[in-house]
Amino acid sequence: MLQSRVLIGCVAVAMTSVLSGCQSGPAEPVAQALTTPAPAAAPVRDATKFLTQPLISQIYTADPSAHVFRGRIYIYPSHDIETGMPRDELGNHFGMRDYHVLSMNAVDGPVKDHGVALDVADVPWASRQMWAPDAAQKDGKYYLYFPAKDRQDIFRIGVAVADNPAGPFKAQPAPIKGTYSMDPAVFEDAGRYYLIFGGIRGGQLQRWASGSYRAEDTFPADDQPALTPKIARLGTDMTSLDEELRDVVIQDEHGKPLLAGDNARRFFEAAWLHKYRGTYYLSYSTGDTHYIVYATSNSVYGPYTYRGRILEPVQGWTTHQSIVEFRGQWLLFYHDSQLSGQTHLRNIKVTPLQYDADGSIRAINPLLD
Ligand code: FUB
Repeated sequence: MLQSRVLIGCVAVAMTSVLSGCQSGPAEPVAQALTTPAPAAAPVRDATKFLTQPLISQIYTADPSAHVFRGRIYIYPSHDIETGMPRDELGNHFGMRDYHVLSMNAVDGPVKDHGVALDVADVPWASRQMWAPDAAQKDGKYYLYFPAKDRQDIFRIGVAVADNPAGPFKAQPAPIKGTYSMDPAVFEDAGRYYLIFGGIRGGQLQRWASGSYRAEDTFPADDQPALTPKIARLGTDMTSLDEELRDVVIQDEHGKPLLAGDNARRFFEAAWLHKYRGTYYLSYSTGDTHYIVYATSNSVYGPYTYRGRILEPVQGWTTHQSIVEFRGQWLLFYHDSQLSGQTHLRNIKVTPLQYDADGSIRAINPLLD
């Protein structure tokens, strides 16, 4: 079913896009390193080499958080723009200023762009860099959770409220008390809502190692436990935390926490929770090794045991996913930089997710051989 988007997407780009099309656009190396040397390979320019095609091409989008609200898929992505900021290892070239909500009624159907749902100018405490958001609904209200830098250039997590899944959202006057870093995701389980968040390096998680913010980076040594995402239950108001933050520990098959030097498995950013057949699944990006991987647990708080890869590296440095079930089919939303060839101007995609009988997720290669 999804295969139809492979060709339709490319034709649509060629006919209607204001962006570079399937076969054209500025050239840039495949992986623009934030912190590590980039591979020398050129970006793939041939749309037929990609497993899937971009969901929309009118604007650049990334970090797709997908949910089913009112029987429809709503996607809450970052809205990538060119700000002219030079690339650096902290991701200052990701200078996003607003959010658009997208929706679709079928996986291979048209994607609607509902326009600006929240602008940084309307967030009293925020200054810049509206990075990966997520959303939740409770009692007829919709909540958009988003990271942004405050006026001290410290990442905080804010929340904005709407009566409609597409917004517009009205921001709370201050960030959620007790939160920091970035990449929030909200997971509902039996009527309770949990906020998980965090990201290292540009996401500043390492600056909170002491419990309060220090401008200097403090990373664990390679042979020490890696930094973890943070989790807390949300209050009934959905705009506050109901408990102290906890570390979401990810361990290996022997029950040992993954180490900071285990770059191919340890947490970097993009935490996402979902539940499949009674088991909690934590998926995340390994950042500088460019994998989407997963770990499972019997408790939402963990510890989670590393299980394997979900998505091999995409074109572009960053990788970021969400997983949702829609009409009995499990879907992986992700992004790459197919349209632009530039790592900070990305496009979102979707592909089916397959489980094996033991609950393992089959790894997906986003590039065709
Ligand atoms: O979009 C900005 C950042 O890039 C996100 O917050 C990360 O997850 C990475 O995708």
